[in-house]
Amino acid sequence: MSERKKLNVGMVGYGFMGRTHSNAFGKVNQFFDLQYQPILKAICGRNRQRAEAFASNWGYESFETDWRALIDRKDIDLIDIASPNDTHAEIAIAAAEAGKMVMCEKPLGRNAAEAARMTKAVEAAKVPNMVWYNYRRVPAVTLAKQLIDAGRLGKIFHYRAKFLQDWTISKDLPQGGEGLWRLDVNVAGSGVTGDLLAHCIDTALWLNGGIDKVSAITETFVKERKHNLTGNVEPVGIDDASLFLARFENGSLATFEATRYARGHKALYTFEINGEHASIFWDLHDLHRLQYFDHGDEGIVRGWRSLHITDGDHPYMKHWWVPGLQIGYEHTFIHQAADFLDGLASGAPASPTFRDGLATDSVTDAVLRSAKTGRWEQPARST
Ligand code: SOE
Repeated sequence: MSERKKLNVGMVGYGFMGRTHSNAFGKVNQFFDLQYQPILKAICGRNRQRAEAFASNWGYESFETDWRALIDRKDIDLIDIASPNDTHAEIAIAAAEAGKMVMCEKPLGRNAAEAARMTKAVEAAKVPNMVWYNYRRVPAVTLAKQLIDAGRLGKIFHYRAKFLQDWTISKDLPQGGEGLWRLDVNVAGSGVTGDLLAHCIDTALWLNGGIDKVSAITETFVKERKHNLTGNVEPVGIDDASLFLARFENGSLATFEATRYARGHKALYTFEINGEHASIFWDLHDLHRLQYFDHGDEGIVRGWRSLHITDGDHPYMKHWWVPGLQIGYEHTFIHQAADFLDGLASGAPASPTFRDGLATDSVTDAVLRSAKTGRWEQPARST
């Protein structure tokens, strides 16, 4: 193939997400035939030793300890934000204003107001942008989208999603600081609503269209925790559990649930969609399978089929091994990087863009509002 165009990546954040994104950029050209080639140019994190060690482990050419210096660099084309939520807006806006492409880990902002400012900045600067909602790119989930778009389910009646974890049950777990910033409302913006429900909402908006209104309840089971940064016991501002009913614009009815208090569940993201002709069910713990029921099947053999999504004609799978062999979590990020780079080449931007991320944040805002007011709330329409 002709020589690839180099795309110099400056990554902010060397935690869990810094690793998933770096892995994706590092592998994408080996498996996808793309016009662009991401170059791991610089990693940025506040701790010099860790930034240096991360650079050497993941193959970055250099490192920075201040994201402003990273954005100032002329040799960086794309800023990828994989740092905690309270840093997203400031970095993304500065990067866009400097004319850099911007990718951002989910959720886009701590709330829709932040996400709106970020969206405005990338759109004003006309720079390519994307939010890392990786679960769209599980091949089974992408197949669900294809089945729905092909009309196989017919009219959709129900959407049912949940994301269950159990890692914050202990009241001795502190809040704040590295690894535990998700419990600190000032950093995270919200609890499971922005962290876990946001995934469910992003997938749902993609598969089933816009949400008209929501009615929610949330709970904070542990009301005070020691704060790692101050050393004091402080009120907990995040939601530990968040449940809501929704009506979609297409008339379908939905339930959503996310919690970090479902003992025994580590990352159980599931959704089920019931349509007039067929239903589908997907489960992150069994991510290479899509459960599919088609009422059009002959009666005597009609039943739920467990589709093994490993064939070459399944989404993304021809890029991997041979039929029957599975891929996993990290591949969803590689798929997302591939689609982003493909969008650059074709000029048709891959989703979810910042505008799509804003739509999700508008729903999470409505959920949190409804939990406070006790009323049905409508997500703000983004303009
Ligand atoms: C929280 O534990 C978390 O890591 C989320 O922040 C991720 O977005 C989710 O994919 C897995 O769980």
